[in-house]
Amino acid sequence: MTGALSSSLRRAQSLLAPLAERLEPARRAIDLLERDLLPRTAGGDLYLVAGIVGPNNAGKSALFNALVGRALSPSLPAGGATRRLVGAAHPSLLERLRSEPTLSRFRLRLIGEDSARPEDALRPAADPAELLVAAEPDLPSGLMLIDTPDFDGILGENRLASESLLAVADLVIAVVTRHSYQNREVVVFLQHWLDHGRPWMLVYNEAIDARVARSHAAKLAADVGTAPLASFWAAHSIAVQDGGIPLEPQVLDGDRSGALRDLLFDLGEIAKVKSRAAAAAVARLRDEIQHVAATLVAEGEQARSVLDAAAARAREAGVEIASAAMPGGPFIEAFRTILDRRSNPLSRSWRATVRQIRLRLESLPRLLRGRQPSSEPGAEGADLSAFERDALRAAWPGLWEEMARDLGRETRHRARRFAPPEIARLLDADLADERRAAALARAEAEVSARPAEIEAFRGACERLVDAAIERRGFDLDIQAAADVATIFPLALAAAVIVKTGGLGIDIAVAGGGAASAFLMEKYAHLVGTGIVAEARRSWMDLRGGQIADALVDSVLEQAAPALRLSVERETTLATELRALAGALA
Ligand SMILES: Nc1nc2c(ncn2[C@@H]2O[C@H](COP(=O)(O)OP(=O)(O)OP(=O)(O)O)[C@@H](O)[C@H]2O)c(=O)[nH]1
Ligand SMILES: [Mg+2]
Repeated sequence: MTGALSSSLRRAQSLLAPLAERLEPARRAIDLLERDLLPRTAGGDLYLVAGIVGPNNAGKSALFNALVGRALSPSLPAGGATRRLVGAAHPSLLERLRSEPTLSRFRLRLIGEDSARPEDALRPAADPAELLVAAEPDLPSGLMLIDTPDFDGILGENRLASESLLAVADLVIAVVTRHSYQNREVVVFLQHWLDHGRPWMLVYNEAIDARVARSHAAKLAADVGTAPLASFWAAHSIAVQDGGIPLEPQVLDGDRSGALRDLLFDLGEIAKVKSRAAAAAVARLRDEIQHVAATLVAEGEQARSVLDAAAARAREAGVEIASAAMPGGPFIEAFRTILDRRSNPLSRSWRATVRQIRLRLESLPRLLRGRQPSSEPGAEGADLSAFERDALRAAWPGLWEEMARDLGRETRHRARRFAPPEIARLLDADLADERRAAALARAEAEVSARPAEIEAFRGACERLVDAAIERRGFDLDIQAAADVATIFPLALAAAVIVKTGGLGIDIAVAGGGAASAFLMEKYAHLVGTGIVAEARRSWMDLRGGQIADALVDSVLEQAAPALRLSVERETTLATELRALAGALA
């Protein structure tokens, strides 16, 4: 294995490990990495794991014992004897694996040591990946043979043991008989585990004759969809059942001859199979990684749609709240800036002089009337946040009820119905009735803690003014207005233009309000009243969006950060995983 590959594998491990508890394909990928691929990279592909799998009572243990050369794995005429993974390997291999446990794909319990006996195979192990293993000097040193329980019976532990072998086996020896070769469950199981080009061999046991064995073996191979490295057969034999002779399957294919044992113990053959197995294991990992990425993308989309639903509702409220009041200053200042830029140099220098004469705000008639914020805004005049707080309180019942109904327990919105359980739990907690008052308090704090982005609004106003003057043409009236503007002091940002509903006109509040209202009217008249409406729309858009964000954060206090994390995972982690899967190709 190359250095680039091993660094990709380690990267995959670090990305997938945090997801393993939550996502099944990530757990499988980690299992494959930790038990198979990483030990393989670390130990230079030390040995071949050949696992014998198959349905109940097919003769797996009989075959295993025949290959080992003694009755190591229990085998009963009625079947059902094997309840856990039983293995055999050369003593030198076992010694190496025991001194370097990271190279081992299984937790080993050595027969003869570790207080383990062959009869233990009759009982399931607590850990399905634990291997009861015997040292057998007659086996090749690069081979580990493993017998498994059936994978098609009703016993769940049996299947788990088979699967934990298949997660890491290099070579699969599938044993079937005429009773099972066409079982749907057998075919589907083999299809699944022999995917990705993992090498396998087929043993058709208890055959009537070679011709029937050949046709049934071909049928199974076609159903599984992956050609076996070789197919073997063994005739039905009472002597095998009685333990008189070992089960010795022979090659079925035309161009080879010999026993399964000869092929399996051939060192050249082992090396070839090993390199194919490594490639297949990488392909399986790649597939699991793609799976994880697809799951993250789906989760991210679900999270995004919950956030979108919340944001859409919050935006309605945000725009409504922002429409309650708009700062007048930036609008006036935009006129000043644009007019200054457009007027002639003489007028500009005149204005520079006049600007020295600072008319005091207090000398202007105050225009404070109409709606007032409920709490005293302070001596300087109305401040925006007091109007916003009032509007927020007015909008709150509608906002809360709709959010709770759509995204809370009632799950009216389909985005909520598809939300994963942990997100659903957070939404329920956030939108619980008891949190309503606290959420409002948080929303008020959040809205006032996020000051309006006046600069962005000023920029928008400048563009509006520029376009309006462009349409109208710069004439003497505007020139005069520009001159008048100069005598008003600039500190107008605090002025607030309040929505007056049915009254039809806006009211300016604040110290500089009189000036700003006067100027706004004058300018609006000069370039068309539509410009005020446009400025208001632009304000509602900018500030409404800002308020909406604060509302989402307050209403979905716990869920919003979790949802954002999920969206982020989709964009960054899924992309990285996909790139990694590509690099493993
Ligand atoms: N008559 C006959 N019996 C066989 C043959 N092969 C295996 N057996 C017997 O069938 C019985 C079951 O064989 P096992 O090897 O235990 O089957 P298994 O696949 O390991 O069964 P489980 O571990 O229960 O899944 C044993 O008594 C074997 O001796 C055969 O070709 N002919
Ligand atoms: Mg068995």
